[in-house]
Amino acid sequence: MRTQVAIVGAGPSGLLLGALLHRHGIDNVVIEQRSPDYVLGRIRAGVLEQVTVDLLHEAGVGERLAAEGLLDDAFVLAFGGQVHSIELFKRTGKRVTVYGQTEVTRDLMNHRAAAGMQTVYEADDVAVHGFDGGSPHVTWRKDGIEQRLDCDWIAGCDGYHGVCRASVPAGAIQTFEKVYPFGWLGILADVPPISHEIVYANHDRGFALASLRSRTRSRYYVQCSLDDKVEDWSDAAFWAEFAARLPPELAGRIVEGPSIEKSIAPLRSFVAEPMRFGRLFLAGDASHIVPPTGAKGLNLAAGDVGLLSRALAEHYGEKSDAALDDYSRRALARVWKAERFSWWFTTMMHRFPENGSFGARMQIAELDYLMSSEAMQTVVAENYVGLPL
Ligand code: RFL
Ligand code: PHB
Repeated sequence: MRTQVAIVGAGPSGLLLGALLHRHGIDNVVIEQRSPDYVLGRIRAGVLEQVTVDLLHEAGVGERLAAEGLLDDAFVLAFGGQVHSIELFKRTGKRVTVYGQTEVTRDLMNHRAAAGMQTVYEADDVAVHGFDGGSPHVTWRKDGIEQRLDCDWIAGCDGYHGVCRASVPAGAIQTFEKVYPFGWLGILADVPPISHEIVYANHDRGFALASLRSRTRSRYYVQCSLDDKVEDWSDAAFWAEFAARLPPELAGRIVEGPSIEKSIAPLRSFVAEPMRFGRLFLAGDASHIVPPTGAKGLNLAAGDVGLLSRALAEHYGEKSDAALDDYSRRALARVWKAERFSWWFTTMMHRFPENGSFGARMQIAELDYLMSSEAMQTVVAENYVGLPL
C-alpha cells in the first residue's frame, strides 16, 4: 500500500489533518489502534476557538457545528462567594463556541467515510520506520495479518501515549514537563446547565468548573486528589461537592441527575521539541499537553494541523519546502504561549496543598486585581479566545 501522508491516530488532530489534506488533493490514510466507538466514547474538550471553527469549515465539516454550536460572548469567574464576568466579545471582537470534541470527531469520521478516505481502525502494534531516511513507512497488524504502508511523510497524531514520539531517538528530542498535584473528576449528565457561559470557580475546598454540551446536557468538574478513584465518588457525593464550591446564586441553579459518564483526569503541562524529525511530524497531544483549565488542548491540536496541512499543500503544489521547514518553530511559538496561559490559569484557580493559606490569599488578591484591571481582563480574554495561527 502507498499514500502521500500516513497519519497515525484518529483523534481530532489526525482526522482534521486528513480532511484538510483531502481538500488540497493530498492522499492520506489514517491508522488508529482503537475502534471508532472507543474513540467516540472518550469525553473530553468542549470549547472551540474561532481558529478551530474556521479550520473545521475549511475542512468541509462545519455544517452541524454552525447549526448546533453555542456561541459564548463571555465566561464567568467565581470566587469569594461572588460571580464575575470576563467579556470576550467586548474585549477582543471574538467569541468561543461550545461544541463537544465527541461531536467534532463524529463529524470528521462521517466526512471521511463519505469522501471515501481510507481509515484503518483496530490496528495492532503500529510502528513507524525510516523517517530519518528516504523510505518512511508504517507497519501494523490487522486481524493477525502484517500490513505495510509506504508514504512520503508520517504525521504523528497519536496523542500523549502514542508510538510516534516514543520512536524518536532520545538524543534528538527535548521534553519539558510539569505534573500538578491533583486531578479533575468530571461528570456528564442530561440536566440543563447552570449557565450557558463556562464557569471557573476558585474555592477553599478546591476548583470547580461548570461547562455544557448542549442546552440539556451538562459537563461539570471538581478538583480531586490523585489518590481518588472514580468508584469512590457516588453521584450524590459529586453533586454535594460541586454545589459546595459554587457561590449560592449559581449553586441554586443546579439540577441534579444521574451521571452518564464519570472519569478522573490527571493534570499535566508537557512540551516536546522539536515537532519534526526528518519525514515525521508530531501534532496535537503527541507533542504537547496542557492542563484543561484554559480549554486549549484541542485548539492547539487544530492549530498544529492547520499549519501542517498548509505546509504540505505548499510542498506538493508550489514545490516549496519553506513552510515545512518552519512548521516546528511556528507551531511551538503558539504552543508555548498556550502552555503559559493554561499553567497560569491553573495556578490561579486550584488549591495547592503545599502553598497553604498564604497561597490561597495570593490567588484571591490576583483575582481581585484582575477584576479591577481592564488591561488584565483584556489579556485574559485575548488568550482565552485563542491567539492567531
Ligand atoms: P487524542 O485525542 O489523544 O487522539 C490520539 C489518537 O491516537 C490513537 N493512538 C494510536 N493510534 C495508532 N497507533 C498507536 N500506537 C496509537 N496510540 C494512540 C488514540 O487511540 C487516539 O484515538 O489526541 P489529539 O488528536 O492530538 O487531540 C487532542 C485532544 O484530544 C486534547 O488536547 C483535548 O481533549 C484536551 N482537552 C480540552 N481541549 C480543549 O481544547 N478544550 C477543552 O475544553 C478541553 N477539555 C481536554 C478537556 C482533555 C481532557 N482529558 C480527559 C485529557 C477536558 C479533559 C477532561
Ligand atoms: C469542557 O466542557 O469539558 C471544558 C470546558 C472548559 C475547560 C475545560 C473543559 O476549560
